[in-house]
Amino acid sequence: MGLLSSKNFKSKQAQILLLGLDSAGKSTLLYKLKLAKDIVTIPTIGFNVEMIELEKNLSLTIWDVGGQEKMRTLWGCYCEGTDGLVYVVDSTDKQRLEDSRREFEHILKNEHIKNVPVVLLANKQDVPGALTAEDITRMFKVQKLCSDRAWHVQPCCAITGDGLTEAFRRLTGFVKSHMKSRGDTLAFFKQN
Ligand SMILES: Nc1nc2c(ncn2[C@@H]2O[C@H](COP(=O)(O)OP(=O)(O)OP(=O)(O)O)[C@@H](O)[C@H]2O)c(=O)[nH]1
Ligand SMILES: [Mg+2]
Repeated sequence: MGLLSSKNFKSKQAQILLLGLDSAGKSTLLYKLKLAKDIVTIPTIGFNVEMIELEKNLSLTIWDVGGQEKMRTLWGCYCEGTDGLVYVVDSTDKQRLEDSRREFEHILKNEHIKNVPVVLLANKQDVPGALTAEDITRMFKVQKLCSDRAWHVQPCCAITGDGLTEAFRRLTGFVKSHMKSRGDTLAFFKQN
């Protein structure tokens, strides 16, 4: 069993899009959550998809899309039906921080994820000299870019799992509120 239970598949589904530049740590964190194991990843060509249940009445279907340059042009194709965005940043990759910020800004403009809640992960906090969550918040201008939605920036380490449960619990809270406000799960929430 992973850090989060994946037993009960009867609950409501939320679609979560997991994006970030190549090597940010998306697949590492996905399988840490799912399997509680450190796996050796290879660059994702296409996508991985896993279902994780964090709370008994909401299952997250997490779409981990490859972040290599040629893959980024396809990110927009995965946005439809998304209930929450997790954007992973390699906090040690200072050279590509602006590339990452630009891609983040670009994806937020996608019409399908308008108002969709965002959790930014400041990953690789185990590496000395990594930028902090506060640094990333400021450099990514998150407050400004995400003024139209719920957001949170979480420091984490995908290898140890530190910060991941907190991040996905926060996301779940946001996603529930977002789905409720959209009214598409009204009956479901009344029942639960
Ligand atoms: N030190 C450290 N290394 C990490 C961490 N998370 C991921 N890595 C390493 O970063 C490398 C890339 O990780 P992946 O999970 O494959 O990255 P990805 O974002 O899925 O990359 P693409 O599939 O190419 O988009 C691997 O060598 C991981 O072991 C972390 O928190 N700390
Ligand atoms: Mg990957």
